[in-house]
Amino acid sequence: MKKGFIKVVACALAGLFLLSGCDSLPNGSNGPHEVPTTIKADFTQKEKKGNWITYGDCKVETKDGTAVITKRSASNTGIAIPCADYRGNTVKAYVKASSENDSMTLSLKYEFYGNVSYVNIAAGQADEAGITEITGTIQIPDNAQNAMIYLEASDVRDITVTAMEVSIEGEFNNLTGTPVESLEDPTKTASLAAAYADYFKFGVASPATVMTNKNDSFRKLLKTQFNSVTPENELKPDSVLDAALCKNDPAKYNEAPAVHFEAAKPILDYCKKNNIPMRGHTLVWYSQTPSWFFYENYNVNGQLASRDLMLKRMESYIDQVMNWCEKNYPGVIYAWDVVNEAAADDGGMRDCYWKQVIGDDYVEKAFEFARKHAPANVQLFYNDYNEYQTSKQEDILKMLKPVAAAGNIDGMGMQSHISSGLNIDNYIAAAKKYADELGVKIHITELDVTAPKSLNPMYDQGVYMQKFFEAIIAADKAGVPIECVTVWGLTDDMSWKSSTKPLLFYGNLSPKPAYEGVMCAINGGEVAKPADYQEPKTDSTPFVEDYEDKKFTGGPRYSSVQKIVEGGYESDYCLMNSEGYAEYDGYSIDVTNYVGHTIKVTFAIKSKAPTCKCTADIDGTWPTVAEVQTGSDEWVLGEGQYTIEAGTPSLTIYFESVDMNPFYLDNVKIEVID
Ligand code: 9MR
Repeated sequence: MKKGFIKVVACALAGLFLLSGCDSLPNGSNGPHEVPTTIKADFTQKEKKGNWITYGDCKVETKDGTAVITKRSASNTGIAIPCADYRGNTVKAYVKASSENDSMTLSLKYEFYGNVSYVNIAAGQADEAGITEITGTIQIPDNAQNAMIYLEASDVRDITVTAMEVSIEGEFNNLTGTPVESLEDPTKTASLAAAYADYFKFGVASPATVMTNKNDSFRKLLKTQFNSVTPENELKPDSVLDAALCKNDPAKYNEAPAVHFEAAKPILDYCKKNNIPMRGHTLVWYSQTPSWFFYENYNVNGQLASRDLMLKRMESYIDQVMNWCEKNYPGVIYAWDVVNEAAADDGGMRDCYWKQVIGDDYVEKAFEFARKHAPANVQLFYNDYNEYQTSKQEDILKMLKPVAAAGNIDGMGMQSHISSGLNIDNYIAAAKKYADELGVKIHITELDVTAPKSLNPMYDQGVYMQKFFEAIIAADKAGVPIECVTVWGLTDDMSWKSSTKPLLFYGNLSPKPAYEGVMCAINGGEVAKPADYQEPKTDSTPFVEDYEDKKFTGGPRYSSVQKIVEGGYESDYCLMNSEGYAEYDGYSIDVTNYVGHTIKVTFAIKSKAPTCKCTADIDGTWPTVAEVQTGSDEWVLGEGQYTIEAGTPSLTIYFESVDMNPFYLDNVKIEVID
């Protein structure tokens, strides 16, 4: 009886929701229901029945309780576990698989009113026996529809999956009966592009689903706010290279790879029709470029192509892509990211297929071909992240100086995936240096700003945005040729880093304080404090955690996981930091209340990683507060000091290990000493 009643109410609600303009029934509109807290793929069963599905264009056969994935047409094809009922929860994903791919990744895919988002959860490499085990956690947004977690790999070699599961971390937040949030009218919000018309284009990255979506609200937001568009994935080599044609007739396509533009057409059509110029992204990149492209006969089981052959393929690809776009969409693409992310994170040039097959001059060659074939008025850009960091900037400048000397580059794309700890003066100095030393224009190409872990994260992010844009405007006025600022996504929920809420609009399309900050930078005024604004703590009481009460107040940096475990330093319990996507996914503590003071940090730590560190999260420099030699898996004591400059809006420090080994932390004390 009771169950039936709940169902009727829920259907009525769903009906109302439909009347209010929703296209599709939101997840769980048939009322809350019980949900298992673990979904385990059962490979003795067929698709769906066994809780798994084939993801993308590939073949999956089950054999002896495993899933054997063959004929993978792209690196993102494999197996997925649908977990739509887990929206609004932190989930843990696990896979055990074997394959000859260089690495494999667990990723999350979800939709929101027809727009698709992808988020990488964790990656792993095979052990000596060829087995890869990957575990990672991820927060699935409350409004995520049709969420699924899938396994992908760095290339298209076969994969055998022996185990895969997704489970709820902590208490289950049951949103199965809750409709997703309805959308706000995006046309009421004043236009960023119009406000900044005297300075630079205001662009946005968008997936083509915005254009193909039955719901036009996202298009309305785009058209109201922005006057430059970057396709988020659709013009990348793995979308453009035609795997089927190349592989079926490798002789025919040997030097001139087959290309197609099915993925990009909706977005090109939209930009042409609406007169919105596009940044083409991207021609030559180590990532999202299938490995078969670099092999003789497009066959990964054979030999790598020769330098000569690869240069021919590179030239042909660049020529075909630029000129197909120009012929079919004349004048739409005004700039191309010719080469993306060629500098390594740890210095020098990134090791990748392009470099291995062609050599260090592949960047020069790409720009030479691009200049030779570029339609008139199309500007050629290099694009990279962490581009404002001094050492990486030096590497990039060294790489690009010959390109600039040959007259083959017009602009530097500063991706600008930043956080509100980034020193704005350093950032502007980096922009000026690129412009001065290379004689090029600047595009800020992928701006997103991780919200701080503070008491008022959205407000603080807004205040930072205001300062950031004030500095850009001032630089522009002072002659730094900043001609376009593009944000990397329309809304927080559509961001590749959705859990860090890095963009200007909420998932429901309403403007955030971050948007307000951008507007205040040009119009004057200040970001309004929210009604629930909390005064930042200014007390300098020491921060002490010994985990004996099994509690901790810090949190994960990116996707790491913290747990209280037994076996502390001369005590019962300690904190374990594990998983995550990278070694710097550590344990983060907000120390904003100590701004203006010198702090002393003491702690006990143990790990199999050779070194562990305590680091301040001032983006762009990440100064070390304390460093200890671990590796023996015995407890080691660490100590360090750090002065937090007055005026710093917020600051976290974090503990990390130099490799992916877990670390154990105990007796953390942070105290003001000056
Ligand atoms: O936002 C893009 C995301 O949807 C893709 O899954 C991801 C795959 O690498 O690429 C993202 O965009 C990247 C951009 O093309 C280059 N700079 C870094 C961006 C964020 O990863």
